[in-house]
Amino acid sequence: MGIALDRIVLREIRMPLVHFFETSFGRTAERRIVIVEVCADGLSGWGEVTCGEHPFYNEEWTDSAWLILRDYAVPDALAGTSSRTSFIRGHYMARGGLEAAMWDLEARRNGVPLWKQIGGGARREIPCGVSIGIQDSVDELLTKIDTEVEAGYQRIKIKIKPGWDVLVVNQVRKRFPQIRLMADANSAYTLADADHLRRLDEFYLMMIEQPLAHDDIIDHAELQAKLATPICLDESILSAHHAEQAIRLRACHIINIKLGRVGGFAEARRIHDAAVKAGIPVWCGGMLESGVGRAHNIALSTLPGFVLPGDVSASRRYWTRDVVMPPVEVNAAGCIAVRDEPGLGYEIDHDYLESITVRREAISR
Ligand code: OSB
Ligand code: MG
Repeated sequence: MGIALDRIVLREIRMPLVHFFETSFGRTAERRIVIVEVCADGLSGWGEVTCGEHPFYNEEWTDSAWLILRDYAVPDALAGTSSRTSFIRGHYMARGGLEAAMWDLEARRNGVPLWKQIGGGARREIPCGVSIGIQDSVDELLTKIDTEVEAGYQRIKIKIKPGWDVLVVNQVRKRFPQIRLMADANSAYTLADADHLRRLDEFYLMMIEQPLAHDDIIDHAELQAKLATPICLDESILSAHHAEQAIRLRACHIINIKLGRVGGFAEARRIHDAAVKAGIPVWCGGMLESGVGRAHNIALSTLPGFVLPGDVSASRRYWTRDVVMPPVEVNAAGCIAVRDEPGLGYEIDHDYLESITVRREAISR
């Protein structure tokens, strides 16, 4: 991408979630999201930084991303003509927000949809699943699953942690014997829990996501050898190199690709290609994104290897009002239709974006 940028605008927006979202590492009720706008020749490209509000899923959080962008990535992008930020160690989500914005800008300059710009287009509809957080009671969880199954979603992911796992999955399975079901532990277990985790095998889950440490591959390989349930890696895969190592060690049978976690479309594609080559299915993970990040995830999900339903779901599950128009919608078959407008395919709701912006910094060349 050889675009000379005129200006980059960083915005932090606040968006209250319709319902709190709880994982093994904590509960979120309001998102603080950094939105990146890259400007050249009167056009804007849009990106979203997908990190959380605290350094609990990975090392990044809203404020670290702001500083990495403001002090390192943005000045470099304005000085040069490339979206490469590989001189920065780590901080993939901050860098990924800028990288994705550059792809959107490039697509708009070429007058093509983002999915075409990234080399996707293998499908016109994205199969969708939902991720349901830990609830205050199993009854509330069952009610939520019922709602999502009725809405048409193709698979249900529930979050698990020690004390909210085998017994909960057992009750979900009793009530919903037919659904495509999976569980995400967000690194809440160790290899010492292998026998306990093996009890999940009887519930024929599609996969168990990231049971062990966020930075581990080898223990996952040992655990996978003991489980019938396929392991899917999320936190552990930050690069194509990691993906290749995990595949070689048989640490997982499935990979969740998150655009932010791996630093943007270029690396996401490399991971995708490595997985396809090895016969490993991938799916697109989510980070409670606003419509901007959601639109990027839809484009990514049109690459051929994204054969499993992702955590890409309708705006209304998260927001009373989204920052894009129209909001992202899911049809009764549990799919999102891919749009053909240049770039993201969704329009930015500038008035609403402005109204929820709590800080803004415009940096010019
Ligand atoms: O591990 O997939 C995860 C949300 C925040 C942090 C980590 C994860 C998640 C989700 C949400 O599962 C997926 C979504 O955006 O719907
Ligand atoms: Mg996960």
